[in-house]
Amino acid sequence: MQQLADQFKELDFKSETYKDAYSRINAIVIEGEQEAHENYITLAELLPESHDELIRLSKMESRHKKGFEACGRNLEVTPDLQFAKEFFSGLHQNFQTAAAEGKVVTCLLIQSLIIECFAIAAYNIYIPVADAFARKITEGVVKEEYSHLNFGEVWLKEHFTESKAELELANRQNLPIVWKMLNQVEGDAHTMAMEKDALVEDFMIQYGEALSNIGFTTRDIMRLSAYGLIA
Ligand code: Y39
Ligand code: FE
Ligand code: FE
Ligand code: FE
Repeated sequence: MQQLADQFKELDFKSETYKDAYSRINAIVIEGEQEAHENYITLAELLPESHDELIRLSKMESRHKKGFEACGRNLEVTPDLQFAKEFFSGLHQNFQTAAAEGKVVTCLLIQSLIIECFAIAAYNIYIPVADAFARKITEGVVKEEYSHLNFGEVWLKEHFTESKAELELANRQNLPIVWKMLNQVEGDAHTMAMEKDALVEDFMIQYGEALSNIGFTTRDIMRLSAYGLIA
């Protein structure tokens, strides 16, 4: 009943309540796109054979960032970038450490699987409840996020046997961080009419599909997904 009521409640995009929540969610998306831009440049250095394609993805990420900055300006919201930096610090640190050790499989799992699935879930849930300006931008962005996820899937599928152990460890280290991140923004997402249950469901569908495309069995996927619940 509450969900039905929320669904039909008019969102006031100009209210202080909405704008306050937007200052954090918009910042998370802007910071996420910036870090994704940097992560694909790092991946381009780690994977010389895919260098040009990864630079192309990194440029898409900076366009996404510009689009979401425009969404914030459109609602006259100042993004809380300090909050967003802290929000991403766990995944950011783990990506940096893996990159420094040349662990390309871990880097791909963090950016191209986990972060891209998180983005796809969030953008899919946001589109129907976004203001008209942000909806148009987000629709364009989410299409490209699928191509980023696809890059990771294809590379990891081609290197599945030798990557499997590293993927399992990286999943165990990073999936619980995603649940903590979701819990942190549950309230703000709710204010923007995005329900945590829907975010979790969409994320698990995208992530499970990705793991399946790479070569994991259903049994493996159940086991890998269960690590999220420990958070
Ligand atoms: O690859 C990408 O473009 C991903 C970096 C962008 C991250 C988006 C993170 C969205 C989380 C929003 C949480 C809202 C509930
Ligand atoms: Fe993006
Ligand atoms: Fe950094
Ligand atoms: Fe992306």
